[in-house]
Amino acid sequence: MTATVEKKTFCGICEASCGLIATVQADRVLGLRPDPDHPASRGFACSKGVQFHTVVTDPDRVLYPMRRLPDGSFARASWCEAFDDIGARLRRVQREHGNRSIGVLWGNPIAWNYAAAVTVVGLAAALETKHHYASASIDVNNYWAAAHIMYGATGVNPLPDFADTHFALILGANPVVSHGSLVTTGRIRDVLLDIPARGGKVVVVDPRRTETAKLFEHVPIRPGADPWLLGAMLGVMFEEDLIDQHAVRTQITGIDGLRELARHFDLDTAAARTGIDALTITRLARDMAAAPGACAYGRCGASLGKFSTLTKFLLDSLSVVTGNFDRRGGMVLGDPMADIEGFAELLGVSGRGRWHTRVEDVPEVNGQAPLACLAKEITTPGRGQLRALIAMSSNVVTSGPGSLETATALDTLDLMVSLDPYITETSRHAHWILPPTLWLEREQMPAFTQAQSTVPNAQWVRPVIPARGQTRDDWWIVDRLARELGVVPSPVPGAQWLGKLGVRIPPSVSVDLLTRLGRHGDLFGLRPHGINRRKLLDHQGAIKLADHCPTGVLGKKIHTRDGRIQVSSPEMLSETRRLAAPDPAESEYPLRLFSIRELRSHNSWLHNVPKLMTGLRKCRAKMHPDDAAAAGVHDRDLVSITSPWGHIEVPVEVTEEVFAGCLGLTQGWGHAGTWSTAMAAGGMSYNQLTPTDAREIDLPSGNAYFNGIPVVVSAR
Ligand SMILES: Nc1nc2c(c(=O)[nH]1)N[C@H]1C(S)=C(S)[C@@H](COP(=O)(O)OP(=O)(O)OC[C@H]3O[C@@H](n4cnc5c(=O)[nH]c(N)nc54)[C@H](O)[C@@H]3O)O[C@H]1N2
Ligand SMILES: Nc1nc2c(c(=O)[nH]1)N[C@H]1C(S)=C(S)[C@@H](COP(=O)(O)OP(=O)(O)OC[C@H]3O[C@@H](n4cnc5c(=O)[nH]c(N)nc54)[C@H](O)[C@@H]3O)O[C@H]1N2
Ligand code: SF4
Ligand SMILES: [Mo]
Repeated sequence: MTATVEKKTFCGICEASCGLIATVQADRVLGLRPDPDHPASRGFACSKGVQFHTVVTDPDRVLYPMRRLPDGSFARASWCEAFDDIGARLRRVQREHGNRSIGVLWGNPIAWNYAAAVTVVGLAAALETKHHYASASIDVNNYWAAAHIMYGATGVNPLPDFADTHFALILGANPVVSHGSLVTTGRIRDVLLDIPARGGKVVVVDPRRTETAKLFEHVPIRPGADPWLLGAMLGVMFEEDLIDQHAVRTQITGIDGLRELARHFDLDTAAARTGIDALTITRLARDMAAAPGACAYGRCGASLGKFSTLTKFLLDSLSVVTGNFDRRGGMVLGDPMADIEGFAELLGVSGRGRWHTRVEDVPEVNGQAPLACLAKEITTPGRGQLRALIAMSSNVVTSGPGSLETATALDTLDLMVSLDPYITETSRHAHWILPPTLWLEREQMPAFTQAQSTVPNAQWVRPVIPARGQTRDDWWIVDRLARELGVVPSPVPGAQWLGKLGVRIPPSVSVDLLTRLGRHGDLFGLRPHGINRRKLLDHQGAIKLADHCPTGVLGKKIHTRDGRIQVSSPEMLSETRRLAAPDPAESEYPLRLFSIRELRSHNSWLHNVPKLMTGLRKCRAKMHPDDAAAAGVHDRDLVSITSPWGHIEVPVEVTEEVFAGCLGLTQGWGHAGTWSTAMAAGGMSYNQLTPTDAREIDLPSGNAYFNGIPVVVSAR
């Protein structure tokens, strides 16, 4: 029998990026367990991470290039056949319509796939296409827009310093289940529980009494009403002179403009809109201002509403005006092993509003167009119409707004290529599905999450096992497609010219260069203790770079002209005015819909793992008993949910867990394709109910609108 070996790696599923130890025998992973020595995750991993080897061996996994046949089924082909056919089709589109009618789309798993990220962004840049879509526009682009307004760059992501805080406002996040997002704090549940244990306070603002809310003070809120709460809290701070004058003198520009904006948030109106009484709003403002260190953190509940840039602007303003920015126990700035964001800023990849989309005139963010615009960019004729799409690790039909509209539009493309391990409700529309390696099978470094870890650390790992079947690394596939098009997938000036001389710099080399020249890098030997790719690959596990993020770095980390945080914004004032307009949908659609993430799901794609699907795992709505009585529906009934944009039918659970006037709905269900376990689970897509109309999404960022959707429920 072959001996077993242990290899350290990290989990590439969610932003916790937990350290793992794999037990490997020959080409197989026998088991995965948490790495107790990982400086951030410290011996924690969840059921998804430790089951991932079963995804690698999933019998439904796509292991060979697959060509779609006229009847919609797929047949195995060779890589040569795939590249010959795709290349010919791509070149036809290129010849007839130009590079700008070719698009790329990439989804959430790319955050752990640094080489693919660098290559696909490079391909979009090389094609100079505006058809560059990513899951950021159904997730975080409002955060980047707010950062652009306040800190002068889209890539600045202030992190809540939970480990040292005395007051944490958690707005629309459920870290006990999600394990943290836009912040990587290992063992986040324990770190949060330590806050009250040392005399501090955690307040969770959420329409549902979530797994996180149950552990702390829960303040229920009507979905979509968050800017009212935050604006009114700011109003109290100005009214009661709770503004930190030291911060005003040293860090802030435009405090008078912010005071002016806060006047629009009258306390009584805020109470009526949010469902939170004026006394509670006042108390929250006072508690936050009085705490020795306080942070205001929000995630999907805050970033998937209709006014999400304004929400994030107000949220960060609370930390800024109370003197909690760039300070221990407040909001801190990350200390990455490789400053990819800084480099993107330098290259001009980052930015906002430099151009607008063709059909609906929506501003770009970081060179990307919103996914809400995708379907109309495919179906609206004219110069620049999207005709060929290369989609990687994206299940946009389920995860993006307007599921049905997107699915129909994809079928009209001249060419769609999907890089995906499954035939899904999205990839089944592709002419070709190309099989990628999964994270246990490729070299990886946590490109995205290393920049947001509250315990700065570095890790770069070799593949744990060889690639199965004919799978190839995503970056390699994208590079091959770029070769078919005759371009070098890189945003670096001179790359196309070097390419003509036959020089292509692989992502492992370019990211290593950034690492070596960075704050912790070895400077090519000048700093002998510094890090580089080779050293990290040879090291077992992660290396701690510091105990916590540095403070007093504001001047170096933000990019505004005067080096100070801008809190006065005409754009945000205009959003505030728009917010105040009455909601026309109020009477016809009495409930406000919001999304529910589940512990053993990951967005739309871990429903094919049998061990994660045991128990009562299914798509369902959650409704308060009063609302159920008013609608005449009962626990476990199949109900109709109708929004102005669509209609679905799902079972309902009647529970006091949700705030009256709201309707929770699990997201990421309703599968099609050939992933059998996922399909057997049934359900319908949340996003059949959400809008693609550019007037309905967050205006400053083009981010999708998923939470706070007006709906009506009826018995079926
Ligand atoms: N209603 C509603 N909609 C939402 C949300 C919500 O809260 N409510 N949340 C939004 C958020 S925050 C996000 S991030 C998006 C996520 O939406 P997407 O970006 O579409 O991501 P997933 O749904 O996770 O789907 C990932 C796809 O990648 C494939 N995949 C997995 N690993 C790999 C790999 O290594 N290589 C390749 N090539 N493919 C891989 C999977 O099979 C799957 O098809 O959904 C958004 N949609
Ligand atoms: N287990 C698990 N972990 C995940 C994922 C997953 O699918 N499953 N997905 C990953 C991804 S891509 C992301 S982006 C993160 C997300 O990380 P989180 O944002 O922490 O996760 P969510 O569960 O979406 O939490 C959002 C919370 O906002 C609440 N909410 C909804 N609407 C509103 C609103 O209008 N206002 C307020 N105040 N609250 C509202 C919801 O009830 C929910 O509790 O999780 C990541 N981790
Ligand atoms: S918490 Fe996230 S990163 Fe950690 S093991 Fe679970 S899925 Fe993986
Ligand atoms: Mo996300």
